[in-house]
Amino acid sequence: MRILVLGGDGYLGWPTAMYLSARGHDVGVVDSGVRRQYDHELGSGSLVPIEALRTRVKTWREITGCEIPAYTGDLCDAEFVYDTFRAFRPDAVVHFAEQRAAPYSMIDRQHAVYTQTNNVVGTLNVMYAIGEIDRDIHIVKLGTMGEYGQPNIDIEEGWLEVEHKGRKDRVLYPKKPGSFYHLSKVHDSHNLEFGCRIWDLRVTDLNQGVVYGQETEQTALDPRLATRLDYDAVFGTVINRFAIQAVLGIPLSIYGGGTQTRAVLDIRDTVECIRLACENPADRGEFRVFNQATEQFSLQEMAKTVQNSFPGQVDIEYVDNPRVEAENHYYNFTHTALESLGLKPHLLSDTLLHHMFDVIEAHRDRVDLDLLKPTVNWRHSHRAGT
Ligand code: NAD
Ligand code: USQ
Repeated sequence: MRILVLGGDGYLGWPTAMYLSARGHDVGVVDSGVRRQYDHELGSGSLVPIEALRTRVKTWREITGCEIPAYTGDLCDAEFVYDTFRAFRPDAVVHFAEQRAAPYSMIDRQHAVYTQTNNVVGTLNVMYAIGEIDRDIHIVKLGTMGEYGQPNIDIEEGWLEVEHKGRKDRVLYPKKPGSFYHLSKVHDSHNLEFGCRIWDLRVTDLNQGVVYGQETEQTALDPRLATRLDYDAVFGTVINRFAIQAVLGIPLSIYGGGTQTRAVLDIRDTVECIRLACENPADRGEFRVFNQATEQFSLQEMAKTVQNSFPGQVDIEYVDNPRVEAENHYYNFTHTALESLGLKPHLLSDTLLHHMFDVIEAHRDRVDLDLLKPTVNWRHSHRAGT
């Protein structure tokens, strides 16, 4: 298949592009490079050094003989999107290219507006380009488990059968997200479902959980193919941060009481889920939703797993929760669709954590400890001091 990976320079997009290429697909990547600009803005950076996109692509060609053409541009520029889709002629478009950090979206008004504009407008441009160029192109869109929030009933895969006053209907599962970033994904989901109804688009919305890990079979081939690993309190995600804190010998930072439960998955399962979604496309007019996560844990359980896996002393610290989020809540999500297509999940208990500790150890000198502390507070609508 011809598969265009939007956001192909990111944490997940780059390993996915290589994985699909290694599986024999003709892959192209699109990215504006804006993720690297957030690093400049925040004074942060990947713990593992990463190469420029052109070096990554060149290295992949040298090692495998496979081309991955790279298109540099912004999805909010509609002309760029149309030109790129016309030039590449994809069968599937995998859309990772959004601002993805909840804390970044909660810094202040400007960052909330930027996040929702970037994400919602980019997705609309993708939908319109496909609507006008070729409606058979399958959109594989990265959504998030956080769209659902923490409902007091089981989480289904996107849709819910309801009975109300004696009548029945199938409705989009109710959403109660916890940041302006997560809300942008809800807006995308609604726009995409509408696109399926009016233009018969084919869409798979992948409600992905929190990803952990840094290495895939392809990133491990050469240091120049490495993907990023974020540790700062804005872009670093919880299990990755816990692993880094363990190696640095500083306490694992549990926000609040730690009873919050999240759905998670290994980065090696992310790339496989994308392959499965692309190779088994949604039907014309179908808005298909998969819950792309394999296990659920409370934050306390995640911290304990990291503590038990690490070969040295690890302490845990409970810090005032900078976010507004439910604690002591019910959580039970369905995740059978991808497994029925053939996904064999990697589990956190027997994971690459040990190997991750080695990777982190090798680059521990690059950590700026100040960036580990949370500075964005959900209760403030502006930055401290402004
Ligand atoms: P990332 O920030 O590392 O990668 C996203 C890439 O998209 C970046 O390289 C960025 O430069 C690019 N991008 C952003 N806006 C763009 C635009 N308007 N035009 C062109 N390029 C643009 O993020 P990631 O962790 O790889 O996440 C990828 C996707 O998966 C996101 O949509 C995210 O919401 C979703 N997701 C991530 C996780 C996770 O734990 N990392 C979990 C669930 C869902
Ligand atoms: N948390 C801690 N300590 C930390 C960091 C986070 O306790 O040091 C807690 C948070 O309070 C939250 C949970 O861990 O309860 C998850 O936080 P996170 O930053 O790891 O993940 P989140 O903000 O939800 O966002 C990440 C990705 C996002 C993706 C989402 C999937 O950045 O792109 O959409 O995970 S999900 O959570 O399923 O919506």
